[in-house]
Amino acid sequence: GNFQAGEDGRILKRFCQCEQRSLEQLMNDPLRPFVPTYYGVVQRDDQAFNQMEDLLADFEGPSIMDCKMGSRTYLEEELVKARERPRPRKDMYEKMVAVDPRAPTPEEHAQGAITKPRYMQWRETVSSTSTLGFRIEGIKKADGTCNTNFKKTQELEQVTKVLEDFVDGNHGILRKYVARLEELREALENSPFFKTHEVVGSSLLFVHDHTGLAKVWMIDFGKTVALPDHQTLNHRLPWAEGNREDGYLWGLDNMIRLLRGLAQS
Ligand code: 4IP
Ligand code: MN
Repeated sequence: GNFQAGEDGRILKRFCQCEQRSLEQLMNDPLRPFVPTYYGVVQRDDQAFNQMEDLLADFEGPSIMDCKMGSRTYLEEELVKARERPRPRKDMYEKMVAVDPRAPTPEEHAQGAITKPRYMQWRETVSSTSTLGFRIEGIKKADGTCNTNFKKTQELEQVTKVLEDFVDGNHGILRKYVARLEELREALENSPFFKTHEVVGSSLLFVHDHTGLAKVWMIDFGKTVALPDHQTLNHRLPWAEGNREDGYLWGLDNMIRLLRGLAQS
C-alpha cells in the first residue's frame, strides 16, 4: 500500500518527489496551518517515505471524509502524452465497465482498453467534479461504516444528502467545518504557493469526532506542480487546454455554499 505506520503522531507515505517539493514549500506559506506538517524523507527496508503529521492523532473515534477538489483530475501533460503515444489500459476499461457497462464506445469495447485521460474525463463527467468542482471519494464514520461507492454521486441533492449523513445532521459540526473552510479560502487567496501552482488530484480531508472537534486539511500533492515562471492561476476560471486552470476555488466556493446551506437548514 501507500502508507506505513509511523511513530508518535506521524505517518509514512510512499515517497513522491512532487509531493515532497510541495510539502516543503507549503511549510513556509500561509497554507501551512491547513496541510500536514512535513518531517522529511525516511528510509524503511529499502523504500523511501515522506514523513508527515498524522492528522487523526488528536481525535477520539474520528469520522473522516475525503473530497477530491477541482474541475480537472489529471495533468495536462497526460493529455499530451496520450495524444502522442496512446497507451490504452485494460484496468481502466474494466473500472469503467464496472460502473457503467454502456459507457465505453463500440471501439473501446472491441479493444477492451481505454487511455488514462479518457478514463479520468469520464470519471469527472459522471461525478460532481464536472458540475460542482469537487467530488466525494470516501467516507469512514465513527460507527464503523465505510463507503467509497460515490463514483456516480453527481446531483446536488445526492451530494447534500451524503454530507448531511456524514455529520449526522449535527449543525455545530457543520458550522465548524464552514468556519474552517472560510479560513482556508482566505489563506488560499493570500498564498504565493497556490497562486503559482496547478493543484490537481488534491483532496480536502474532513475530520470530526463526538467531542465536537472538527477540522479540514489539504492533502495529497502528488499532482501539484509549479507553473512556468511568472504564470499564475485564478483557480475559478473554466479549464481550456493550455490554460492549466484547475477549478479548485470554484469547487471550494460551491462546497462552502452547500455546507452553509445545510448548517442553516
Ligand atoms: C485512479 O482512478 C485515481 O484517479 C488516481 O488519482 C490516479 O492516480 C489513478 O491513475 C486512477 O486509476 P480511480 O479513483 O477511479 O480508481 P489519485 O491518486 O488522485 O486518487 P494518479 O497516478 O493519477 O495520481 P493510475 O495511473 O495511478 O492508475
Ligand atoms: Mn486522494
